[in-house]
Amino acid sequence: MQATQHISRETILRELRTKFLGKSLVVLEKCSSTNDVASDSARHGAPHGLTVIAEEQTAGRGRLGRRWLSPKGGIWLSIVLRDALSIDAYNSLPLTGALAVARTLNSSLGVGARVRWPNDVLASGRKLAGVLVEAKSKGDEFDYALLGVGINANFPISLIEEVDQESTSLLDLVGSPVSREALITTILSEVEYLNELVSSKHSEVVVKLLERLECSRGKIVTVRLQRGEISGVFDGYDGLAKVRVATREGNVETINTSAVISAEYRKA
Ligand code: BT5
Repeated sequence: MQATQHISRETILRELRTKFLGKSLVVLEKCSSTNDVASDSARHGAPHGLTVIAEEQTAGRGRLGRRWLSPKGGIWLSIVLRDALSIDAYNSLPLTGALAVARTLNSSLGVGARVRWPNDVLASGRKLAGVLVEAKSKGDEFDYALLGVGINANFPISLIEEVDQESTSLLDLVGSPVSREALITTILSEVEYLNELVSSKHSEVVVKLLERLECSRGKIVTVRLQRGEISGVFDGYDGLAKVRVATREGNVETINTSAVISAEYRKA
């Protein structure tokens, strides 16, 4: 396995340019899932923006209980987001999280990352990163959300070859290890910037940024919802919270991203 330096908490704190995100920062050698650690801290009153990073996760998870393999060398982090987040910003989190990651990877490394609705980051048509959002409500009120980000960074994807979908890593794309601290500080700034835009009712700006980097349009997708399945051609975004899918029957269905259980794309 490729040797990789440990993530330096001091370097991240020194380089950080955010107002809240990452100001409270935990870097662990190993944990079950950074979402678990962040959730425990949030329950005990952790502030908005607390960020938990681990070198390695033993029980990393994706959506729908899927396993997320998290060897040393990756970027595995979770951010606690609470009162500073509007409901719109909360509903858009999987997408704004993926957009923040894609923008960072493109500006820092020029890897041509693209966002695939609802929560994937692809490069060269292969999955490079994923986002997992989990939330906790207090009675009727939203208490906090956890934005979990996993990026296959400084390890060859062959290390986790049991992954069942075409995937890739930054090491495979760039050819040498990347600075994870630099990527993490930029991702935190991007997440904060995009969430502020959405919370201040400027989500149309985020949609524009997204449209430059999105790669779902024109693809055939099957979306599973509580009310059943919808299959058709992904026809674009309707604001940040909704997408359109054109079905074979000639209808254009509008789907709320927050209602999506899963989305499967037909292989090209
Ligand atoms: C995701 O799930 O894409 C969300 C992944 C979020 C992981 C982060 S790491 C920090 C935080 N703590 C956690 O425990 N989780 C979050 P999903 O959409 O279900 O995608 C899973 C699919 O992605 C798999 O079935 C594989 O096909 C593919 N994949 C690509 N890279 C992978 C990797 N490193 N491990 C597992 N699956 C991977």
